[in-house]
Amino acid sequence: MPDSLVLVAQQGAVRTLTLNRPAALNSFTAAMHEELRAKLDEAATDREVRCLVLTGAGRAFCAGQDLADPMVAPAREGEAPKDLGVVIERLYKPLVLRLRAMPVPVIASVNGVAAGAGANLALNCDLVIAARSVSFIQAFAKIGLVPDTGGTWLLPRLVGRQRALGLALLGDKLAAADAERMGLVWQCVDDAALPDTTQAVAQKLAAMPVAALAETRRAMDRAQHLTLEDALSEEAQVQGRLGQAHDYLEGVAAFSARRAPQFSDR
Ligand code: T3D
Repeated sequence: MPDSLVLVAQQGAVRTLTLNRPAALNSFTAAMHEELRAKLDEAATDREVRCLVLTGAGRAFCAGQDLADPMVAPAREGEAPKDLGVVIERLYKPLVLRLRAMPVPVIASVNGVAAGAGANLALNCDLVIAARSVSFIQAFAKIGLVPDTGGTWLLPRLVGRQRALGLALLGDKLAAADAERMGLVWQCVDDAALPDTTQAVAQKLAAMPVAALAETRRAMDRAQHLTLEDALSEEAQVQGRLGQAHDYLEGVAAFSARRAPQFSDR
């Protein structure tokens, strides 16, 4: 039985998925894509899961696309050229859309280098917690590509056009502490503290009204395309829905009774 390419662990209501191709710095093959998507689907439908953590095995988070995979290796003389767009449409686009539509908060626990699609995979998560020794690399320019996995959409929104272009055009290593200063990363912590910090944040989120947290992500993403007036209407609509849900009633009842709330909506 070959090793699983994505390891699954559960601690309370927190599901951790670990990319597991450490010899190739957890770079993506088609098989790892398929396995990750299947495990994200499972986590999305399992009501026992209230927060998801993504991390990597060994010394990397993820080095992006596996450049040795025949699916993307440049065509040799006489071969038809590869259409990388097909790979993006088939694998990377559904992965990003799956991740951003998760019904629970998602944390990237960046344990090692995050390069190319691996960096942008992390940035697509709701919170990025990074070990101090790691770096983020928009490696695409070095091999003649543009930032993908949502990089062109995310980077200017996260750090502004100038910094986004600086990162993407130069492809230099960005240290975790600088990524935190720029707002690419929620928290940069000492390496030894990463697992415990991640778990503490994840457990805290898991105990919160996660349906409202997922709606917060969705509403913020949607508001990027809206006028203020339309965003206000959107907020009214979502609040209208959430205001009738169990978690709101429970939250207010718990507040009034001065007891801890028991949230359960997903
Ligand atoms: O192609 C398409 O479908 C379009 C989609 C593109 C999405 C993308 O992600 S494009 C960007 C792809 N990623 C990269 O360009 C990053 C390549 N890797 C690196 O630049 C470096 O490995 C790192 C900076 C990430 C780490 O450097 P370092 O010195 O710590 O490690 P290393 O020695 O370079 O790598 C260790 C091993 O991992 C090595 O294998 P070996 O020699 O021990 O057998 C290396 O070949 C392998 N490895 C690292 N990255 C990849 C990889 N193997 C395949 N693909 C990789 N991306």
